[in-house]
Amino acid sequence: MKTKSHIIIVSNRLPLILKQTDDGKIEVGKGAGGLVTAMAPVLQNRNGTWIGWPGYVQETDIDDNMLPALQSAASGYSVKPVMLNSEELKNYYEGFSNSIIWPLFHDFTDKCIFLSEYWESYQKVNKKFALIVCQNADDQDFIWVHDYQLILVGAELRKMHKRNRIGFFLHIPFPPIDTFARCPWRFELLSAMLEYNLLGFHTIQDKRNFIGCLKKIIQDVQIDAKAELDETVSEVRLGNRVVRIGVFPISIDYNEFFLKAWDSNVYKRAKEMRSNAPDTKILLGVDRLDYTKGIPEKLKAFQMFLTLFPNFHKKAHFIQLVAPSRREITAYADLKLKIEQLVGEINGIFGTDDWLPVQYMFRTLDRNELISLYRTCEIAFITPLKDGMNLIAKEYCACNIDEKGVLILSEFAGAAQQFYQDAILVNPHDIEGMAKAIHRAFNMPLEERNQRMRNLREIVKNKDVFWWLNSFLKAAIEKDLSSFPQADEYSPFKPV
Ligand code: GDG
Repeated sequence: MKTKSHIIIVSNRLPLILKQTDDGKIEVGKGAGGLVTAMAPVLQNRNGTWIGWPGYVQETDIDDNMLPALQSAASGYSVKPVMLNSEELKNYYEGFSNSIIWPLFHDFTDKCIFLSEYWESYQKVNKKFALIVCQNADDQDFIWVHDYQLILVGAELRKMHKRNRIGFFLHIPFPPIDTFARCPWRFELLSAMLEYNLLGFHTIQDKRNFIGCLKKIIQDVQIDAKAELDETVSEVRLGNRVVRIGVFPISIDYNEFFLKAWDSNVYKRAKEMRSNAPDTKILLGVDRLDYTKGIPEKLKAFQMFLTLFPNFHKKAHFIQLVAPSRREITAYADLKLKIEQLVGEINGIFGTDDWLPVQYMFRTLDRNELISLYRTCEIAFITPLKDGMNLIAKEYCACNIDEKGVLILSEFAGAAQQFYQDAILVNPHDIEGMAKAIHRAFNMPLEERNQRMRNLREIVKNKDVFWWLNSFLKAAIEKDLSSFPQADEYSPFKPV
């Protein structure tokens, strides 16, 4: 009898939250993101495994004490930790991943620190992940690698003679050739991506950029004539190797947010928040602390809005929540100071005894509190300078059950490719344009708001995270990739 193939998910972080208590004990809790919610049933159904870093540094590779706790937190599937030591955290994670690929792929080339020790460590850690995958994967298993920290895992697995179907999903944008070409390891990264059977991107633009880079950097690659034109899955051939490339815009668990938005505690909390700011309209920003999210530009736009439209003084309030992230990297610490300075400046110039224009929170809120905020605020102001997708925009719409809210969205967020008709799209570099967009949103007639929000919610509902997951798995598994080379035929690409 043929046994069911398993699914193996590989991501930098495990879907578990680890906390150290005051007495030094480590507590393990479940992760709460949409990816975890979507993956959990698939992993349980396919007796799957999730491989990743548990989020704390340890100098040795094995942590047997931690395993039972980790395993018990992940009900119905296996968890295999990959431990990182302090050198790896510095060079692989903070270095190559977050000081090279993250800024490069978001078009912040001035923030890239191209150090060869980062590249060495990135290769070493990707190999370490691949080894754990190798130890846990049977031949029939489908391996799904996630995101920019682990681009080389597929290629490392091929070197270990693994012939499994392997998929890769990139959660961040893929840059155009002029940007990507600056990377000293451009050939190695791109050719490693061609070791996967399926590559998934958020948008057609990302797919197009990837194909543009292939054409320039990898010789002899044959690409479907229509590949750059549409979102359907295309094929790239290199010798006897076939790589499928598709567009799969990630999403959220719509029902979870929708149902929580109806929760009576959320309703009470939203009412309380509203009563704290009577007779004002509230603008909401929620972002991880990151220079890609355009937080200073947004604050400047709000300042310009207050300058251009003084009749909104005491009538508009901006709540900006910033979730702490990557503060050990200098660029992030500098950004935090810049945000605090701008908030102080705006409140200093415009604030009065009874009106604080900007309420700034630097912390991570509990999920229900976040949903209450989504329900409270009339406008979501989401203006990243560059973003793979942006799930906050989708969460705001899912929670907007009275369909009266307005979404102001950057044209450089992946979500804009789905929401362009019904969100107010803005260029986050155009401060005055954003100020006018806030004005337009505050003045939008109810009927128009209803219509736009209904359309936005329909998109999120129809293409939720389960749709995303199924589309990717279908594209990965439906076709028999018989032309894929056997292990002994494997030969790595040579730089051109
Ligand atoms: C990457 C890509 C892509 C935020 N603050 C709080 C909180 N959050 C949660 C939100 C949302 C998530 O964090 C942020 O997701 P984003 O998509 O906006 O951004 P990234 O973290 O940069 O994610 C991005 C994503 O991957 C998926 O592929 O969309 O483009 O950069 O889910 O709810 N959650 C809670 N409290 C907070 O204070 N509970």
